[in-house]
Amino acid sequence: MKYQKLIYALCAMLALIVIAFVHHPHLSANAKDAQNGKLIVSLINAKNEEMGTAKLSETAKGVRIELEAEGLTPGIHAIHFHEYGSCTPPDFMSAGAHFNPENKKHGLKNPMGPHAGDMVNIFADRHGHVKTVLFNSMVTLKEGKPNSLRDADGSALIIHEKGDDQVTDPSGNSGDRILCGVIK
Ligand SMILES: [Cu+2]
Repeated sequence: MKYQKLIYALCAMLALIVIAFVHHPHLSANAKDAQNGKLIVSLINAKNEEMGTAKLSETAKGVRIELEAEGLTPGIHAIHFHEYGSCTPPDFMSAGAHFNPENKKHGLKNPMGPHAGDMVNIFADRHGHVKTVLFNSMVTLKEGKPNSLRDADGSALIIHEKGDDQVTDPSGNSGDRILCGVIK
């Protein structure tokens, strides 16, 4: 009897260890989380430090972006998808212009827009922390489809120094590129 209980306890412990390993989130850039189909994008700053993550998933309403980041200045910040999957610090110019496969003008409020990569501003609290969920119905994660973020050269998710005025071409007067994450 005693041994049986001991064996049961050992089995339970083993099972817990296995579950812990399976559920361990993959935090590396571009890792596809097998558990829930989310694409985990690591956001780095000018010093190449990871300051947050964006978990991207495909939904019926477009791409869902579950964003959490820190180290921002409090207040509003622009967030866009940019055209290349390249984040070279410190200025992240390697990511190119906005993701704009339909050749439109910039801004959600621009009559000749928007770029497919345009999105509403995000807000960092007084600690510089942001935790929010965004949707972009103009893009997809499906490879080979029009407006796919995962096209041949990938794309990048960028958070800017300032808010986006949603009308000034080409980037809404949103200032420097502060955080960048590669999407491939
Ligand atoms: Cu941008």
